[in-house]
Amino acid sequence: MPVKVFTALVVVDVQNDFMEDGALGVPKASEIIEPINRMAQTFERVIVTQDWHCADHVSFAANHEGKKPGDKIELPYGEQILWPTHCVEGTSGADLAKGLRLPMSRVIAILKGNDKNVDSYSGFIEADRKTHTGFHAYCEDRFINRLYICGLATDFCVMWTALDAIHLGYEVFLVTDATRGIDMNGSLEVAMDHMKMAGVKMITAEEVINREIK
Ligand code: VGL
Ligand code: ZN
Repeated sequence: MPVKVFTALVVVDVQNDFMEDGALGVPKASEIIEPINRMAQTFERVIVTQDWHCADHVSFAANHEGKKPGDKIELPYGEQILWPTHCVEGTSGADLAKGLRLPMSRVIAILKGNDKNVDSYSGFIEADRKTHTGFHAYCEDRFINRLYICGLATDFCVMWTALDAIHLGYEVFLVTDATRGIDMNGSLEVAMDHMKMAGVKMITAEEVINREIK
């Protein structure tokens, strides 16, 4: 018997601090707002993730003496890249990006990176590779088995979310015109290769809309 498909749109970290003029600005980030707004109207379930750190978070360079953004440190769970201070809980930088229009009655939000000592690129499992955010449990509860992923940044939070989704058994699409990368030393190309090799399928926002309109 064919398995019934239940889809969700996943909007990763489309927050003010990741917009071009934000604290951790991603080049051309604002270009993805319009295709995301268009897609969101056609979905019954929209899952947004938000990077959500305390001011003294371990991933901020400012919290390590003598360190600057881009430096790396060793933590109990492995290597951690240090970032500019971003997405601090309760600040406007952590809010969903200006201009993002989601059907809020159909949205659920997953906050991640809120433990001071643990970062989280993935929307599913934090960097300790143990702590679940609740995203997977929510999807299991709703029988959601296909995810269309868009948002920021392609080579960090989007990639980790997509790879975890594959490993958790979802059918995963990356909406290529609704994501933008930071691209540190070629990380964007590496991320795209990684996702394709893992089985993430590539699709455009237009194709998503045409497939999902019932
Ligand atoms: C992200 C770096 C640090 C992201 C979040 O959303 O891709 N990148 N925190
Ligand atoms: Zn972060």
